[in-house]
Amino acid sequence: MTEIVRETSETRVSVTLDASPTAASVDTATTDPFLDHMLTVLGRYAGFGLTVEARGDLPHHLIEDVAITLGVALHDETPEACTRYADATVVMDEAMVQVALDLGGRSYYEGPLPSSLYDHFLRSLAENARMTLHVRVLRGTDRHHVVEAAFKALGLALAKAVAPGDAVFSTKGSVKLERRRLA
Ligand SMILES: [Mn+2]
Repeated sequence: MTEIVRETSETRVSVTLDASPTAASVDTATTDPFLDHMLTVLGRYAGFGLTVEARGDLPHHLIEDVAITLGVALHDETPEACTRYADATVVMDEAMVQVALDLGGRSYYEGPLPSSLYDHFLRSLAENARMTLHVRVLRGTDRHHVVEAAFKALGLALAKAVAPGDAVFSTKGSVKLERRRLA
């Protein structure tokens, strides 16, 4: 279980995340009903214990800062011995969205979603979770359905990726990095 509190002059976000298999309960209060809806979908489909409390000055700041805080929590909750790679495809009426991800420490996002706010959410989440995240919208005309199908697929893929496993995290062996500040 990880708790992260992030506060700026624009937003205050508190996230509690438990990615262990028995956690499964979600509670969100972000002042934004659609953001609450998407976080609930993500948490439920992932089987996470997830609590998010947030407030902010503008929807853009709120959504981005929730994504950053959740990403940091997800990174901290990722077990070292996990399945690492996963994908899922979800349909919701006319919408079909495929998500593929890697929790191996490489921050990368490939979208887009047809919503600049939620495309940005996924980019910020991937960067802060140090996750490679690809989202492909295969079909869909209703943006609510497309975004919701993406969050469902992300949740299902995360459930598989954090599950216990013995993924090979690198063929490089350990990375030795020496850092010195000179003068
Ligand atoms: Mn909905």
